[in-house]
Amino acid sequence: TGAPTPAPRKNDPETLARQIVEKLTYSVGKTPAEARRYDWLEATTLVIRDRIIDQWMESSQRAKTSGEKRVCYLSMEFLIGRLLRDAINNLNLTEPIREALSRYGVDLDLVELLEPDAALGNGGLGRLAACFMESMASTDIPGFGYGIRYVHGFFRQEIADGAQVELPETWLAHGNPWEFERRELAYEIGFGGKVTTIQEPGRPARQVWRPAERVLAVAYDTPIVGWRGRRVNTLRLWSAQPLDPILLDAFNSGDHIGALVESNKAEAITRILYPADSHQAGQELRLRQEYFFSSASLQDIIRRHLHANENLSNLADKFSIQLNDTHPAVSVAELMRLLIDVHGHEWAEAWEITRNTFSYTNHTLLPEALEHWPIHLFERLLPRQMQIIYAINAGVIREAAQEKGFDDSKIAAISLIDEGNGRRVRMGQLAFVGSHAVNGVSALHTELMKETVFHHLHLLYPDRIENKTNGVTPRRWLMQANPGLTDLVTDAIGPAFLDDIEKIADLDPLADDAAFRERFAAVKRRNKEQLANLIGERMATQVDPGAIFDIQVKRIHEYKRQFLNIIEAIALYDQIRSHPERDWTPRVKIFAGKAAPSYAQAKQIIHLANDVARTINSDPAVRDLLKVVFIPNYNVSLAEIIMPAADLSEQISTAGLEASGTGNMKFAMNGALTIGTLDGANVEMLEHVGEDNIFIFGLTAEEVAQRRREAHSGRSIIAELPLLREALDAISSGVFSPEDPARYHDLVSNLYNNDWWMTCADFQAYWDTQRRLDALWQDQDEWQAKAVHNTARMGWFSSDRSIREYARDIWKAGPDA
Ligand code: 26Y
Repeated sequence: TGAPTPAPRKNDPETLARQIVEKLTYSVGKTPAEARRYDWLEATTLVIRDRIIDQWMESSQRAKTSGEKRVCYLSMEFLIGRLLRDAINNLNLTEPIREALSRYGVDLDLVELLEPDAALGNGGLGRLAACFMESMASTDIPGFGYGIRYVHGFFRQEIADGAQVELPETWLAHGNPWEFERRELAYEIGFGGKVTTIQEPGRPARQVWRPAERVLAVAYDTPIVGWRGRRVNTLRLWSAQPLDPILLDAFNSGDHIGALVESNKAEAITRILYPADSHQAGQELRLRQEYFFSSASLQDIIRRHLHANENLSNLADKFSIQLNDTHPAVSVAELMRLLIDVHGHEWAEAWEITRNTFSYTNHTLLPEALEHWPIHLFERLLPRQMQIIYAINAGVIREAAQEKGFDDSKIAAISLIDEGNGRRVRMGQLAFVGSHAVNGVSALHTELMKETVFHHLHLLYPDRIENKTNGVTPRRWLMQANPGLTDLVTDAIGPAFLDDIEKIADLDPLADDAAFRERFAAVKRRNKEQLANLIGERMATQVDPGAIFDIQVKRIHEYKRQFLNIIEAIALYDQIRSHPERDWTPRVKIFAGKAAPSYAQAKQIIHLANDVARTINSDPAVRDLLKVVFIPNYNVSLAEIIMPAADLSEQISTAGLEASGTGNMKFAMNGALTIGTLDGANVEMLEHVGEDNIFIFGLTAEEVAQRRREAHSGRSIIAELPLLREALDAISSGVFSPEDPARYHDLVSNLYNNDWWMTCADFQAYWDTQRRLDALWQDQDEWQAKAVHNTARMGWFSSDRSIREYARDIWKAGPDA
């Protein structure tokens, strides 16, 4: 092309300092003397952004002209957190930028803290999407993220009198320098209305959908920089806007509020993130969000395809679309509609293209988190898509009956329509049949998918389900979060692991080197001091960095069993008080996480953690032997401080319930030992780190299923375990809630009558394993050796490895395709 290439930018502190001051002057409008820290953030971001844009244009151009296959990752959630440190690190500018700012007496670390944390997601699934975006850019895959630009991300959590309070989050309040609005990229999205059949002489009948409502989807692009800046991919988020900003007739006739009703209704679609994860959220607005971003993304993909291709017949050769859970599953019906109604393809060909283009990742087996929409709602909002779903269903059922001889009960199991439940559309079934590949997120979870939710669909399509174990990006979760450890490892084995994280295995022999272990422990100690300072400042609780930092951070859910952890803390408290003479190992139990606002049990668990913390921390009898801390408002930025500071990582879900977990990987990578069940990716972590270096306890998934079939309850177990009984008695008699002694009656009586989550069943094994860990802590050489093995053996859990597997087996895209 004839455009002049900009001169390569210089990266010395001199040049960077000059450019930052230039931005400060001409873009922010401040002199260095007047500038506040926030102004320096803005100026620094703009300097980094310029460098990214050069690479971004280059990458986009390359993907366009090479004709290589592009990967679109459709996700309702992208939990990306802060971007500045990520970008600076991936461009290798950390030291020169630090130096440039220090010339003006400005501390880069403090500046970075002012960036808002983009929380466009709930938890694991959203954070996985963010790690995958970074890894696609780092492994040179032309990846495109598609999602929703929520005005309000995940709520801010405060704790008031021990209970969770939800407050609105406002990440866009000061503008967002990372995003670029693309006004020219806007698509119409319809809702409601009618479908009519048009029969023209000599031509096949056509269906025409005339929506009753229409809104605009406008694109906002954010660049995602890969490691060493080699590739910059795009995260495209859709914002809903009205076609007409105001109804002038209404306004002129005096109805000033009514004139804005349409506009408000449109904007409501992308106003707020639903704060429910593995807990039901079946509301109309959510279905509108799902269809809104699915349709906009597909229209955009089709436009991009037709830019370089004559028609859509070869769509699947040029684009792969990954559905991140069922949230975008309506895409299957929508692509069929676009292919048939808009682009004139025949049904059979459209179905072939659709299936070859889509693939689907399942993240949960929990019945309450499986999406199924009432037919009447679906039909009212998306009448044409409903027709298409019926037609898809008819085809699948025909195939099952004719080719596999499925009987009625098997047909009912695979049907896209759940007839038993007030008639609902099953989104998992839709995503499954509309995809050529379906994957689970850990080996165990994938096997359970085959046996449970998708048992019959797996019989019908036995080659479709495969496993893709999750991973996390080592750039954010090791290099940026833990610079001390990164420097130490670099010093010990050289920098090769920065480009290929599996080379961190070279560290393994150093577990036997006493001098190295000491340095490793010293890094951990500094990270713990940093977390202790944060806890001191935010919560006015003093914790001793010499104690075991025992940490459970994740969404609050019964199946994740924060309750089990709290009961163990109470039992330990009880024992310390009864036997003050024993040689107790000091522990700090740290919790953080948010509960879905409508999930009463989860909120009770938060309340209990805070009540227990209040009681134990103010009891002089336990001195510094036990502290309990609940840190409010867990988010990505807080996780970056917590992960490197853990000695012990709690991964204690009821076996068979946690699809994978990714926090487990972040902790172990940073040298924490894991106490965990044989659940999700813990099983594979055991294989990689070896049984001497991980602490596994409790029932297996199979044993859990067995006990549930036997209608197991906790009563007899509690009767036999005095430690457990006394802890539960303390809770239910109001020891921790004297102002409201009955507060936890329900929580405790559920254990007696049902114990659905095997809290009682696993208690003794959990307690025993914790005491083994207490003893191990007394032998610091042993503990630190195991910690080194964990860091050295976690390379496989990089999201680079996950992404390479997706690219090779599912997408057939990327440098090795
Ligand atoms: C339908 C709605 C209520 C809903 C919204 C969000 C349902 C589920 C979710 C999110 C689920 C989620 O985050 N799942 C987690 O995905 C991680 C990444 O694969 C797993 O590591 C983790 O085990 C799983 O719980």
